[in-house]
Amino acid sequence: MLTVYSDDHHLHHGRCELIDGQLMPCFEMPSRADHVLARVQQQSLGPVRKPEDFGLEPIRRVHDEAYLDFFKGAWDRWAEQGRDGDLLPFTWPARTLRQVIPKSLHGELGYYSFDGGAPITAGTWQAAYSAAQVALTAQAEIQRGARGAFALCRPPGHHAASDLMGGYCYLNNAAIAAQAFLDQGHEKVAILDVDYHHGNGTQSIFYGRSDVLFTSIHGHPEAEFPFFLGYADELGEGAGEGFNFNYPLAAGSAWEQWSAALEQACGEIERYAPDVLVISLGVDTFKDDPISRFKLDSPDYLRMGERIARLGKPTLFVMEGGYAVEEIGINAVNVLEGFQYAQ
Ligand code: Q9C
Ligand code: ZN
Repeated sequence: MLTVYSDDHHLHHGRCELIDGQLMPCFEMPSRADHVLARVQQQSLGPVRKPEDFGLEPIRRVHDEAYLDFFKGAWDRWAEQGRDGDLLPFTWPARTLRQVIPKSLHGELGYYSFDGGAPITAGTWQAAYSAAQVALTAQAEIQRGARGAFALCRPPGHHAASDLMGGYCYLNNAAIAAQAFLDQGHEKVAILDVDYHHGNGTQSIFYGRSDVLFTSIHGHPEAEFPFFLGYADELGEGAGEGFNFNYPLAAGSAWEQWSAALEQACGEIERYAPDVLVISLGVDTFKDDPISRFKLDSPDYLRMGERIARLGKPTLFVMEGGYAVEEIGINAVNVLEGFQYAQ
């Protein structure tokens, strides 16, 4: 299986995040992708290629134009103010406040984000842009007839909505790739999001549409980030009604509970009968993940890949979360190997 990877991810290295009332070094760090790449090479998964540049157009198909302009220019405005620390938002247009776009940098940043977990640094735009190109290049490989391809994206994308960054995410790599499949002639794309956190961005982008089925297995939002989306009663709206399925699980869930939810998601995907499948591949479901509370073990990821393979669809894997840095390579590549070697 082809892996697409860009060194540009190193350009994004946030300094710290606020978690449990403490400033901690960012969990979403460059060594994550380095470990996954090392494991891909160690296991001889297949060739590793740099991304092609498909430009901004396929990104614009998913993201709001003004949001992209803001994100692209935000660091230079910050630097003009003489700042060199990370740019982080601190005020959001929550209930009782107006959805207006202020003129100041911090006002706009609050408008275009939903949490304080996505720092903008000098290289964040370039890293996120390249990650989107990584996803599009792996998508093109599937389009050319490959059975599977791996987009080793960093920063991740599934929390990013059309005009919102947050949860370590800026551009929604999986959604951009899914939209590219549709724009290149496919009629139905299914997304299966296996990251520990609900893919609120991806869900919101396709919520009113029937050409993309969104399914997600995640920590229950009553107790877990992103808290305000990902409940089981969110089934889509308008033309999208019946094309969104969430499987929130309790803290402590292990393979037994997790795989039961996977069976249900696979049932919906089979009923939908998509042309292609996109996996938002987060491995923060791992038992030793420092910010998550599921109990999957490394061999479980092989089973996960095997079950996905049994869906029998051309499958694009897009890297999302996973913060147990030492094991992230083993776990992510186990999914790919389980898929690759399944009958
Ligand atoms: N510091 C992904 O796995 N946690 N994102 C709190 C504020 C956010 C996880 C953020 C967790 C986001 C792609
Ligand atoms: Zn996650």
